[in-house]
Amino acid sequence: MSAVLTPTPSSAISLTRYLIEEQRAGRINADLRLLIEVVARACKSISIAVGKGALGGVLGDAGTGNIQGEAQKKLDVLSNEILLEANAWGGHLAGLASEEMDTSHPIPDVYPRGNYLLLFDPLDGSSNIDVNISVGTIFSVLRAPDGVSRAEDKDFLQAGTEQVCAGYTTYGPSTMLVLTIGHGTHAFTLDREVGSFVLTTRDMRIPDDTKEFAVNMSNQRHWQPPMQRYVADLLAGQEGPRGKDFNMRWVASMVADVHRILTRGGIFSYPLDAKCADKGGKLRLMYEANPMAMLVEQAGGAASTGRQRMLEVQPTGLHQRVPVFLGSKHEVETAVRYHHEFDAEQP
Ligand code: AHM
Ligand code: MG
Repeated sequence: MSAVLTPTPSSAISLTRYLIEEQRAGRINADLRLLIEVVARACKSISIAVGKGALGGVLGDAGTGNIQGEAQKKLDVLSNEILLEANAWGGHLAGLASEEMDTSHPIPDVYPRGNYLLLFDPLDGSSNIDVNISVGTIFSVLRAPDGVSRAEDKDFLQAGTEQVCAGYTTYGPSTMLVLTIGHGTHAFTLDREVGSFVLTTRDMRIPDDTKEFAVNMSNQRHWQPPMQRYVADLLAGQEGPRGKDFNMRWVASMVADVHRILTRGGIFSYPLDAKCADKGGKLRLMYEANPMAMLVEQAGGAASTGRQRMLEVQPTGLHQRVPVFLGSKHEVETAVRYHHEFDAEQP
C-alpha cells in the first residue's frame, strides 16, 4: 500500500522564498518582507497555542473586556500579546493597532521605528475557541503618513485602498496563511514538521456567480428592508425571482467563512441590524472588513457595505463598525442593487 502522507517536496515554495522573489520583482521592499515574516512567525506561535486547546490551559474567559464591551477569552489576550511582542522590536513599524486594545500601541522607545502601521484582530471568531471550531488572525499593513515615526490613532484612519498588504491565518484542521501584497491572493499551508508556510494555491480566484450564502439568519427580523427582501429572494430558490436554489453556511468565524468563499465562492454578509444599528454594524472596518475586502478583491471578488465599496470607506475611528457584503462579484453586486433600489424608493 502506498503512503498516504507525503513530505513537502523540496521544490515547494516557502513563504520566505515567495517574499524574496516578490522583493526581487520590485513588488515589496525588504522592510515589508521582514514585517510579513514576523507576523507569520507570530501566527505560528498562536497556532501552537490554539492547537493545544485544553492541554495548554488556554481555553475559557480571561475575565477582562475589550473596548467594544466584549468579554475576552484567554486566547484573545494571549494572541494579542504574541503579536505585540513579536512586532515591537523589528524596526519596521511606527505603530500597531489591535481590535483588543482601546487605543493604538506605540513602539517602545528602546526599539527603532519604521514606516509601517500594523493592524490586527489577534483571534477572530472568539465564540468558537472553546468548541474547537476554526478561528483565525486577521491583519493588514498601512504606510505611516509622511514624517510620522510615532503613530497616533488618527494616523491609522486611512481608507482600505491604502493597505499595502492584508492577510489572515486560519487555525483549522490545517493552519493556513492567506496573503496579498496587492498582486493576487495566495494561500500557504503550514508544514508543521518543518515549521514553514508553503505556497499551496497561487492566485486564488473567486467565481463571479454562486449558489451559497453566509449570514446569521437568527438576526433576520432585525434587518433593514433591502436585506429582508434580498434574503427572502435567495430562500425562494428556483421558484423565486433568482431562479435557482441557494445553500447556506455560517461558521461564525469570519476567517473560516471567507476562506470557504476564496476557495469555492459564495457571499458573506453581516448587514446592519436593529441590534447593532447604533454602532454602524457588527464587524470592524479596520481589523476585519478592510483586510478581507483587499484579499477578496485581489481574488476577483467584490466587497461592499451594501451602499459603498468597502475599500473606499473613509474611517472615522479605529474601532469603527460597518455592514459587510463580500465574495462572488455578481452576487455582491446583486445585494448592493437591492440596497440602491430601496434607497431610490425613499422620499
Ligand atoms: P470577534 O472578533 O469578537 O470574534 O467577532 C467577529 C465574529 C466574526 O468572526 C463572525 O463572522 C461574527 O463575529 C459572528 O457573529 P455572530 O456570533 O453574531 O454570528
Ligand atoms: Mg474579530
